Amino acid sequence: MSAKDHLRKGLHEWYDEDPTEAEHQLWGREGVANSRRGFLQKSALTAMTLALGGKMVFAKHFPMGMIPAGLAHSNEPFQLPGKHPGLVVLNDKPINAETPPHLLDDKVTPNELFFVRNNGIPPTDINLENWTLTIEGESANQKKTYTLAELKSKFQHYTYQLTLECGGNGRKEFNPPAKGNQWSTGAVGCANWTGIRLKDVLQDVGIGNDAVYIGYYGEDTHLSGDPNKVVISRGVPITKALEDESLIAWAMNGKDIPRLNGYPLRLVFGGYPASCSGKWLSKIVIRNQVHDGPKMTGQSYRVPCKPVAPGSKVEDEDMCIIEQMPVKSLLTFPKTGATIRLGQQLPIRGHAWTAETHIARVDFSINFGANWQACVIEPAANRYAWQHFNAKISFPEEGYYEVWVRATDNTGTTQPMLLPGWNPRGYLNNACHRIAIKVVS
Ligand SMILES: Nc1nc2c(c(=O)[nH]1)N[C@H]1C(S)=C(S)[C@@H](COP(=O)(O)O)O[C@H]1N2
Ligand SMILES: [Mo]
Repeated sequence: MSAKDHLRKGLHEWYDEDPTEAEHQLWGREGVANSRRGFLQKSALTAMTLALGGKMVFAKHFPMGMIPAGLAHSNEPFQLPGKHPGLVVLNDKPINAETPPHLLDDKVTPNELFFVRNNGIPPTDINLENWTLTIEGESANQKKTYTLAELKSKFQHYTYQLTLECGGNGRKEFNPPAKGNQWSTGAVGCANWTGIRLKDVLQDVGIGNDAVYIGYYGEDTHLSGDPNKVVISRGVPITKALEDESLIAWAMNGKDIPRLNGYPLRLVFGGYPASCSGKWLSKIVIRNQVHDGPKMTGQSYRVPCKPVAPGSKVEDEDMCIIEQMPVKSLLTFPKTGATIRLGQQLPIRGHAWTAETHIARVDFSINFGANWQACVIEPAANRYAWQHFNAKISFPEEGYYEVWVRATDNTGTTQPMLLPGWNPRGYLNNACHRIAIKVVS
């Protein structure tokens, strides 16, 4: 049985079958690899501390293969540390988990409900005192290293509500299918991020006249375990880097960023594919050419520059980097499949977002797009924050319905009702979200 199947199983079942392997998967790699010495290693303890909600004081006497009593009362399916049990785990090596639409109903996404998209293995041994961020320009005299404390004391703090969406969100719907995590709708979230402006730090170092791009490096480890292999190093055009809302953040909703989401430091760029928002951030390079780190080139996070027929093979030179994410919306209430009585009005609500300045309207349809009616929309907290919409719907008779929603931004750009342009890696699916509703007498 694969580790992925284990994630869907109860904790006890899993331990019963293979306690050593369960511990290995649960508490960290080194934890068990080095367990011959008979006690849990540091990274294992970090994970266990998160799961137990406190440090296990006498951990060195805790028997291997035993489930901590603090977890033993439940046989809930395995939960990612710091995450809500309702998240759907798509992969555990690396960890990828998405949030079902009804769990994204909060106006601001809580930390435990924020999706996780890892390409490698997150760092476990994090020491805040030693954590540094280095900024490097193309020329040797442009280089500065800051400690976390220096970043926090030297630059002004800002908080913005920013939507992060994985470029591959919605990949599941593409046909022919695209390889990669089969995200349905839940690789998106909108949190309050606190930190400093990237531009303040870049300006402190000095930005050359030839600067066109920035690239990031993080402290996660490549799946191969090779410490010299970079997991992912993407970036954004310098114009995007210099926007007010482009942050180097250390807090999410007023708390430490969860370990799986980049603790203790990450980039946050609203409106761009979330892959640009480097986690476990330790280095930023200012480039005089488009950044060419791993997953910037080839077919990664790129779509055909011109539309292609589904299933086409596209040469690398005909693929263009994804920049602005498309306008999109999500129904977060009710849960699909809800039943109401005829004569009652159905309240609906959700969020809509764009990489432009704001959402101008959100409409709903109960007849598969033949007619649309306007929802009430709320203003955004700031640019790149999602906006909430709601409406009350009356149905003409008993039966099966679908509620579809469609957002339009300030440029007049709207969502397609069906899948947008097929592309080899399955990015940028912003088709209208829909839910099923049954009306009974
Ligand atoms: N260092 C590092 N940064 C990273 C990644 C990663 O694997 N390593 N994944 C990227 C991708 S593809 C996405 S979609 C977002 C996901 O952010 P989240 O896990 O906080 O939701 O982080 C980005 N930043
Ligand atoms: Mo992503």
